[in-house]
Amino acid sequence: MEDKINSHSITDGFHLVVDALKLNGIDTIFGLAGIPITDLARLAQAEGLRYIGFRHEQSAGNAAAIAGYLTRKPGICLTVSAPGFLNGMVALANATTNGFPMIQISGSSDRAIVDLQQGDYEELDQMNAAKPYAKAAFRINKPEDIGIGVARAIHAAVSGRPGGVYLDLTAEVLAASLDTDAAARSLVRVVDPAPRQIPDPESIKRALDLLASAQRPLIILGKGAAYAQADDAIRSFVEMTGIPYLPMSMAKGLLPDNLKQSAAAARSFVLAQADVVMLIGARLNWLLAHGKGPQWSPTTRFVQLDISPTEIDSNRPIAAPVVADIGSAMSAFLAELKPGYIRPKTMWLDAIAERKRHNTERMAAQLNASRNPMDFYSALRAIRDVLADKPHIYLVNEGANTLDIGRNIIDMREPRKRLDSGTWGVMGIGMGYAIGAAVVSGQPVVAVEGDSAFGFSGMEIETICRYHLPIVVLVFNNGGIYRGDDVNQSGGADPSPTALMKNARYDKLIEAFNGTGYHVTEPRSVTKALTDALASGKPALINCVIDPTAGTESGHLQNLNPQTQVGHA
Ligand code: ADP
Ligand code: TPW
Ligand code: MG
Repeated sequence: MEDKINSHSITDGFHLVVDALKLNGIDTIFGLAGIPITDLARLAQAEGLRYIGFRHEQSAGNAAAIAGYLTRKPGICLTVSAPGFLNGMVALANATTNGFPMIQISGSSDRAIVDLQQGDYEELDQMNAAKPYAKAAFRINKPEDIGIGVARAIHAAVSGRPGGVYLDLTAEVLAASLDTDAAARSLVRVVDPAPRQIPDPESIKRALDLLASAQRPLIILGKGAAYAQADDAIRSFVEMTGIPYLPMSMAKGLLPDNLKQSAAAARSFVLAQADVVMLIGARLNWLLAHGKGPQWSPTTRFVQLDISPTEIDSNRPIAAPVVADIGSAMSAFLAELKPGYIRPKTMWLDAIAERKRHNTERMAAQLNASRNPMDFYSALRAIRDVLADKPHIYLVNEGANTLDIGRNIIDMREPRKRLDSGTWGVMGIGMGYAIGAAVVSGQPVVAVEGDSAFGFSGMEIETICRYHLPIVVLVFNNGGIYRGDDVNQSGGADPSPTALMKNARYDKLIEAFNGTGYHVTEPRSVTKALTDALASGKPALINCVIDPTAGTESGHLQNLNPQTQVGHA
């Protein structure tokens, strides 16, 4: 066409989305291409964003979520309509539950047809489907709203308690053209998307007074504290007060696990005995038995530091709430704290040290037992020892026994290096988290996976190989969910509901993609395979054969597993 519009004065929705993301410092997209977002992915890559293409949207979403957790910028997950959108939603919901900032951007079908339910290709009312699972959900219906829509999504994802935001882009908006001047004017550079929330000085004083009155104080660090990246201030406060601390799973390493002040090896003891507990970015949810029951004293009083006001009094009354961002609150605590004002009783510290010694000895017996075939302890001990002088390596961990025992055995010494099943205890985060962490950090990742857990995202080892990521996956192959020796109670030929393939060779899967596979049956070979794989810096999968009878049903969560009292099972 000779008289076509001068291409220099016209842009379109695709370009505007990329421009809006770039303007706000977003440099990576985790996605899966198809109608109507294929050209968006191509254009993003052409314009200098890193695009990581996955085999399933759930893993792309998990990668985006963990990227958000590690960087405090919303991780971006890009999907196609209806089924692609829904595949990503599990990750978006998981991000919201865990407080990770991410934005799922999905293309959507023709609004007029979708709303009249006339049967469009991949028809679904995506924005409304997303709402219950997202921190916020928006749809952009006009190309000139792309700038403001992206800005709203960023604010919603990272402000306050972070979470997953859904952003719906209609195919029509993506293809719509717009004058470049008007387009440029419509872009928005967000200012201060995660504003500090300064604590009320009264609340700081009240909290310090309560801690000073305690005989047996305890600090619990949660992943909100890890997310806040106020590492030095938190460490100074813990050291200045001398209060023993307990890290929640993903807060391990915020202070090194091997510090004398860590009470992790005396967890049950300190939870039951503490008279004042200070929660820093940790919720009193199921992971802390809601602060109730035999694990806790009914007279414990609480300090809770959280950015979300509605978290206060959620399960137990909070005597000293501090509603603020953790960085600001820790600075305020340090400014107000007089040396010597808070000092836990020596008897308390001695009792904890004694309990730690006792528990560590018991654990050592298990770690040192040489079992053949390997059990969880001996295999995890080998991994622990290889990682001991490599604290910069990220550790992803999911499964039941593999997760629960792994958390206890593998110490962390740097903040935000442990990434796991988190608040939902969800399976399927493994490869997505590993890829997200490797991509945003450039550091190696070791993923310790139950054989069932691995299956949820296992196909992403092709993604790992395609992008040459330094990820080593260890599959703890005990032939099943929890154990590999369960039987079909009908006596029939089908395997039991918890059984998986016996003698499966997961190591051969990665060889299909030119990665390195290892098959190991004893701890010494775990050590060698992991050492070699890490030294190579290349994708590897180590199939670790674990005694099928070693695990316990539900790992450490037996108390949450209802069991029939009638007939069979
Ligand atoms: P864990 O599972 O480690 O116990 P949770 O995810 O249950 O941790 O709790 C984290 C808490 O931290 C949430 O209640 C969240 O509101 C809070 N939080 C997240 N980021 C911040 C921050 N920057 N400042 C204060 N609180 C935060
Ligand atoms: C999305 C239920 C919890 S743990 C687990 C399942 C299926 C797997 C345990 O077996 P694995 O570990 O990984 O082999 P191990 O070492 O004990 O043998 N679907 C989702 N999330 C969860 N949590 C489940 C199912 C579950
Ligand atoms: Mg298993």
